[in-house]
Amino acid sequence: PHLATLLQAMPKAELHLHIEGTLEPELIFALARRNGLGLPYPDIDSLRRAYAFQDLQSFLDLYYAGAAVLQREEDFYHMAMAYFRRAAADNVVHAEIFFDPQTHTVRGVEFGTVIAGLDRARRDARDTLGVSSELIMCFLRHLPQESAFETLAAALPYRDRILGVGLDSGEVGNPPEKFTEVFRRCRELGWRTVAHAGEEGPASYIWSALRDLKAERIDHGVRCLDDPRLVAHLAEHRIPLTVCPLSNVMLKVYPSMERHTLARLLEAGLCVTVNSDDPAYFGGYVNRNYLACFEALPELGARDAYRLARNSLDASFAPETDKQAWR
Ligand code: ES4
Ligand code: ZN
Repeated sequence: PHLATLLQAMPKAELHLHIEGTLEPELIFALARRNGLGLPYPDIDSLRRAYAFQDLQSFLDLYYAGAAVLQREEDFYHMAMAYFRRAAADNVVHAEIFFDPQTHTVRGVEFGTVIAGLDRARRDARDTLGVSSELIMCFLRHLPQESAFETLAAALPYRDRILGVGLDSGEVGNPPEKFTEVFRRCRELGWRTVAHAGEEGPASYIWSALRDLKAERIDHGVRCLDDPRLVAHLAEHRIPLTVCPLSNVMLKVYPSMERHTLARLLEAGLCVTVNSDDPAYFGGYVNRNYLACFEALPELGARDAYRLARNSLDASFAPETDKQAWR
């Protein structure tokens, strides 16, 4: 009970959050109606009941279908503001938010429409909720690098509103090195770099994200534990891992929260953070992720809670002056 209060009250950063994964079923239905779109589910409850995933791909199929209700600038604004209100309620002081432009541009939604809605929400969240935020554009790794280059070209007019680039979608069979050239170009533009690696894919994909993409943080990264040399490297260079515990259980990376390796990752001296990934699909926003871990893993205590929140602020790309104010 008092740990729950501490977990709630700690100022924290959210570093692994797909904005399209914050679309609650209620909002999917509201936006579908507003945009005159049909849905293959008769009501909100039947859509929610479909959230029983076998693996990453079975989730992605639903996630991309849900994102198809986003069409207008206001839709992106509304979705992001709803997230920022949840984040503020969880004492998130700073959020670095992923978005997937290719999911929208393939449907004929302009890049500028996506950015305009998200950027307006960012500014409103800062002014009305006191939550600072940044946008990280992700390339869909199941698509060819050529499509990532086209996305980069579409992003250039908005380059100042984007902090960095990431890599998401189906991991196995799409190793980081597939995107070496486009990430090189992004780094030349001054963008920060992160990549999903070692969620379902092997530890070698984490090495590739570091070596070929120069990723500054690893999203998920839990499979580093298969490679002791990699664990030592991540610890020595203090490369953060953005772990998403409820996601990992929902996508069967671990059979239950009791089997999650969060405590082992901390024990290994890694800069671990706790994040929500796709909270509308995985059963909760960031504080629920913290709470679920602390309920299931008896080896975690108040010092670990403090450490995890502190890591999230340290691992963020926020200016050092902001970090000092939050700590
Ligand atoms: C994702 Cl959990 C996860 N993994 C990879 N790509 C994603 N996109 C949205 N959620
Ligand atoms: Zn993710």
